Amino acid sequence: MKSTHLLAATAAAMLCSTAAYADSLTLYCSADEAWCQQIKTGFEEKTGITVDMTRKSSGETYAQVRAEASNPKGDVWWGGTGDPHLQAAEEDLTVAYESPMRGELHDWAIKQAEAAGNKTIGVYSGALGFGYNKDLLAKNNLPEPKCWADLIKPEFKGQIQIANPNSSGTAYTMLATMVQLFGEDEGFEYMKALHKNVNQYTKSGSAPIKAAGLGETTVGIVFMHDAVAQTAAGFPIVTVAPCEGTGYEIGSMSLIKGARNEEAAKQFYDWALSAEMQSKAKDVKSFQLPSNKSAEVSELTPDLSSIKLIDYDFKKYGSSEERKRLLAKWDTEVSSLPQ
Ligand code: S7P
Repeated sequence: MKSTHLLAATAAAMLCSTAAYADSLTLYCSADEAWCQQIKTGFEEKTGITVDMTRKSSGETYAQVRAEASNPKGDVWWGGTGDPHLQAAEEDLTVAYESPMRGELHDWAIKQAEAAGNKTIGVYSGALGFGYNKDLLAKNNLPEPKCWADLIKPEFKGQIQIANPNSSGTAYTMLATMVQLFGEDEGFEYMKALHKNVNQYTKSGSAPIKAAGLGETTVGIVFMHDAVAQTAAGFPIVTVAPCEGTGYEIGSMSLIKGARNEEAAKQFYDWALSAEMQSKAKDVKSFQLPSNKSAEVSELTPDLSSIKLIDYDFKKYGSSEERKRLLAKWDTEVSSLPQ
């Protein structure tokens, strides 16, 4: 008799918890705060599902998903650079899903999915570059920087900001780009020389250009769309596509393994690949290139076909081994150096 009661109570508790989860979703968001807020509200309005959203940088979110692997708290991880999403896929922290929306996407978004056994997918793309505050540049009597090589010149000492590649996907993209553009030895020499000119390593990837907009640093190394957003917000920022060529990101999305709200997570995933959802990014000054072919593209979105892009090896630089190795090398050989 007692065990019957216990079984009934357990079943009721399970039903209650399923019901509680059915109308909620825990979203880990790694893009700009304003875009994350827009997405949270947009999905809530569309579906009536309550979204508990946390915004963290790409590397930080990866670390959180990994730390929570034995008791996952998040359902879906949206946005942020693709490399840590690929690493999470390889480490079995995320699950495969083939959305019915795939046919609407650009090839590069599907290629990203295929590189990870469909455990991730591309949601946007954007090129790495830098931006500078033209008023500060003039005030400091500095020449217009056009190339990566300009940023390591002695006159830029203390004038440059970039994020820490351990927390930031943007800064990891920079590190992996230098290695691919110049070769590993020269790429690390470049990062060491740049270190001498860096006034601060921030946690978030877009913080350096926001600081440049406010006149706190002259140059910010960021994705070009983040620099464009500051100009659009009225700050005196000029965006640069470096003359030597540059890397780029495929901002990605993944379903977290062991998600408590799997159905809501899949609903979010399908919606996040729609033209309707992606077309709204420009309203919050997010000027990445959308992965849905029919999504509206802002006229301010940097035209990737006019930028000299490297053939970024996402599979290699998103692999667990390579990402860990490069970050450890940056910690010991670059960030520990005196400035
Ligand atoms: O939202 C702009 C953006 O540049 O931020 C993402 C970025 O990885 C998140 O910031 P962290 O660099 O701090 O990780 C990019 O994916 C996105 O384009």
